[in-house]
Amino acid sequence: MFEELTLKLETAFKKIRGQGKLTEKNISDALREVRRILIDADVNYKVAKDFIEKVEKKSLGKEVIASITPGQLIIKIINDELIELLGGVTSPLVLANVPPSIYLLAGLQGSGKTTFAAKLANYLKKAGQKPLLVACDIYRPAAVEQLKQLGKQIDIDVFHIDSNPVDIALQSLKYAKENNYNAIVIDTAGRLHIDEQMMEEIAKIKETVKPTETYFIVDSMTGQDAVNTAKAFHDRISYDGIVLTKLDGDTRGGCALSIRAVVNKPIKFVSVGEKLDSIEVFHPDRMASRILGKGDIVTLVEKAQSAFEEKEAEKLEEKLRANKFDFEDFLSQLKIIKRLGSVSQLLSMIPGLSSIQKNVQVDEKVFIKVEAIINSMTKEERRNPKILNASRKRRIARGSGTSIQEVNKLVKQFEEMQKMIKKLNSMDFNKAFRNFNLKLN
Ligand SMILES: Nc1nc2c(ncn2[C@@H]2O[C@H](COP(=O)(O)OP(=O)(O)OP(=O)(O)O)[C@@H](O)[C@H]2O)c(=O)[nH]1
Ligand SMILES: [Mg+2]
Repeated sequence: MFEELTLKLETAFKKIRGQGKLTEKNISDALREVRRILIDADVNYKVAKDFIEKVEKKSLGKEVIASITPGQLIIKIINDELIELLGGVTSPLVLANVPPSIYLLAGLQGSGKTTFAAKLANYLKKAGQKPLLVACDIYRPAAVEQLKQLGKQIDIDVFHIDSNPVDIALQSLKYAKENNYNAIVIDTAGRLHIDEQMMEEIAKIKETVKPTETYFIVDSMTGQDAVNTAKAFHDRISYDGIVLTKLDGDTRGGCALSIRAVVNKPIKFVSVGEKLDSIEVFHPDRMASRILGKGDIVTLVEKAQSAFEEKEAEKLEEKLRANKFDFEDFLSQLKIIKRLGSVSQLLSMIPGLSSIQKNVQVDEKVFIKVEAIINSMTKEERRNPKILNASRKRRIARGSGTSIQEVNKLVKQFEEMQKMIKKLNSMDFNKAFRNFNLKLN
């Protein structure tokens, strides 16, 4: 699914991640490339343009420019916007208040309606419903037989009578009520193109049985065309949700990424194979991370955050409270800061200390020096910085490729920080960290 799109985006992200600092120019260069990739993937032109504009606007905000890992944050913004583009939140299947729940499926020929009808019925059955499949495609000779075959595989009854589609749907409703089925899935005929007769028929079925939900089934391999069809369909018979089929295939992603924005209806399910259990509820967040690639920076950041939340926050809080914060803690906290973005973010994860000022920052180059200086200290010196005399400082400066002045500055800043931390129990964190800026020159 989306392999090519994912690969291209990953390559583009590598470039952004390499940037130490983001400027208006390199943000727009990078995003221009992302836009090109989206257009190449057959994403609707306007959708791609709007998407990039939103990401750009957010990226140019203060928070990103001030961050030590701006590239990572841009990717996070892209991820968040992608989730929005895909609908934001999961839109679950709706059951009727008074059974039976009725699901009407519509779409172009070969889009996967009949297969999905069986999958949906199977899904409902697993959810504890008693579904009935209804064969309303009377035009394709083997259509009823196909549905019967599928029903047999999953042990679900299929309603089929010799009549016109509107009447079949109506009769199935009666039959379901009489026989205690509490869900109906109506499979309808497809056409090669949207034609008025087909629209009229679907509209009539819809009017007659008043479905709980009507789904538009669309083959995700068909790209831009599919999006146009989806819109025309919606203009004629307004539907409640979209089902993307054949996502297991070699799809470029254009349809999946554009359809929600163009039609403004949620994607409800995706179909990922010919087997009858290859159905997934559509989750915008999971889809976004699939598209952005596994092991991407978003997951990394999130993992780092949750790992930190669980262990480090507790450890740090204990040390802070016990006034036992030494250079070793300082170094490990700086590593987390470097990974996560800022001191304020770090502090916001400590329970009870979430309202920390946002203007605390660490410069990447300074961080490297600080790390080198601390690494050149002995364990004893890190634990007890008071023993750092002139000759020790000289040795540390030599070992870290820095100057004595820089070592002095760090030691002084560390002492100041320690002093602040000592006061923390009586004073609030905001004040303590408000003007803390790690600077060596
Ligand atoms: N790989 C893959 N194939 C699928 C998927 N869904 C459906 N198919 C296949 O696509 C073909 C068409 O599926 P149908 O369910 O018959 O499509 P339809 O919309 O009912 O077609 P008509 O009734 O002719 O309009 C079949 O060969 C299915 O096996 C899917 O998610 N993945
Ligand atoms: Mg069919």
